[in-house]
Amino acid sequence: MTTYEPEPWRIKMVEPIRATTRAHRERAIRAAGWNPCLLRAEDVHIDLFTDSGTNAMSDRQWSALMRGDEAYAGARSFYVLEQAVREHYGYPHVVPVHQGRGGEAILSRCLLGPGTHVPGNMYFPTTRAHQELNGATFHDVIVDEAHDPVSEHPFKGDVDLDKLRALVEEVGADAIPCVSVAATVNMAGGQPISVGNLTAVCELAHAHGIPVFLDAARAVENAWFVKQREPGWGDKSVAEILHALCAPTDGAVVSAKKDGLANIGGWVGLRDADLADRVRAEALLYEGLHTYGGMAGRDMEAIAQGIAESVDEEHIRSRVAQVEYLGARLRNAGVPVVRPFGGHCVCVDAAATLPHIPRGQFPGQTLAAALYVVGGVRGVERGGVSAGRDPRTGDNRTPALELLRLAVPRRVYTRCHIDHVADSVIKVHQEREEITSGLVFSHEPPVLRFFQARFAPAGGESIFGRS
Ligand code: PLI
Repeated sequence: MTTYEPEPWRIKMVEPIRATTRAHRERAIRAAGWNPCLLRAEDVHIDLFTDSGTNAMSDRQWSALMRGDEAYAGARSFYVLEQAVREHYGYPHVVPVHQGRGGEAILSRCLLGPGTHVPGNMYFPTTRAHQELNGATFHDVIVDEAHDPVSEHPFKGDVDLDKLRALVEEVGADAIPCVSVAATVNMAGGQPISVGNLTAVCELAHAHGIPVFLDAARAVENAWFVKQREPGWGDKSVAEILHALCAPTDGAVVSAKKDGLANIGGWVGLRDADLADRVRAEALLYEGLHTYGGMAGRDMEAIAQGIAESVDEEHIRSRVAQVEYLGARLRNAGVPVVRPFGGHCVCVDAAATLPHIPRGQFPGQTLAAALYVVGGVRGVERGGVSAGRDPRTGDNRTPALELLRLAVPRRVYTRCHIDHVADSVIKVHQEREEITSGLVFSHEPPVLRFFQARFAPAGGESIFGRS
């Protein structure tokens, strides 16, 4: 059993949550078209839909809010954020955005165009959607192990350099405006990239004149894994490793709603002054002036304070340990989970849990709905629904990983809550034969369909044979 040391915080303010009956949840999930994303949050007992923007802020962050300077132009709070990013991530140019996808949209508009190609380590739905909207084709060049849920590879976020090299040869460096690398890799289950691999990716890309941009939303969690697993880094602080991860890259797009311990916000960090000017010009049109980017001054203060807290070793140790505790409970009970456990989430292998549900009936989505009905716990599908359709052929993509992701918000839930989650998942797993039907679309939105899709049970009234 993994250790579970006392959390390095105590609770100063509470928010009531309520348990509901199974009958209530069955009504709620039907009304939500069998998509947990469309539930009302008050109908959810333990919400592991995402770790994004769901963090509990510290007393210091709440007091930082009061220092927010709400000047339209040149607010003091912008310079506080800029300083925090420069200090901890090392990028000289900082452009605030309302959240990560705002930055993705802007960078994609600045760099990409029809006929271009973007290699990356697996994909994230919003990132790839903006790349495709701007005419680019995304290429997954992650190591093969990332697609294998049971592989114990310590850095499943690593790029396969041979795949990257082959792509450059195939389409030509001129057709690759950038490499897009994430730390950690969300869709693989929160898996880290090593400093050595990221540095090698940058060397290879730079040798062909291609810049590398990092999705650093969870780079602090990545840095923690580097400290634990990558030879030569054990004695370094997480703050030093974060610098080392960012150092070879040309910039970063960051959602501050993850590592940043904030409830909203993001930023783009860049080294190149000309590109920074172009990004600021786009931000002006789509986000807000370049010194607030769609955020209030108080949001920028909360993020700056959150960045400082995020690299605290006690914080990051405790955060990752809570995720690991959940993973260990599930693994010990025989639930098939993605190994090693990720930084922000535990992913249940839905294809292995529900082998009797065809992939075309979305086992991950079905398992998410079942977990909600059985335990009042909300997770999110990370499989065929999230992968969407190939924009060129219109065909459904079928990723190797068909998962139910349980993302743990930072500093929000206690061990009892996590135990309730584990007990609920174990119960669903033990009673998996009762899930007799998968789901089919009754409404399929054209982009990022997992957020707003509605479903119906493929085999009748319910996904459960006995109801
Ligand atoms: O939700 P945003 O727009 O602040 O950030 C988009 C985004 C970009 N990159 C990565 C790796 C993400 O995980 C991400 C958002 N993730 C969400 C919402 C999640 O539930 O994982």
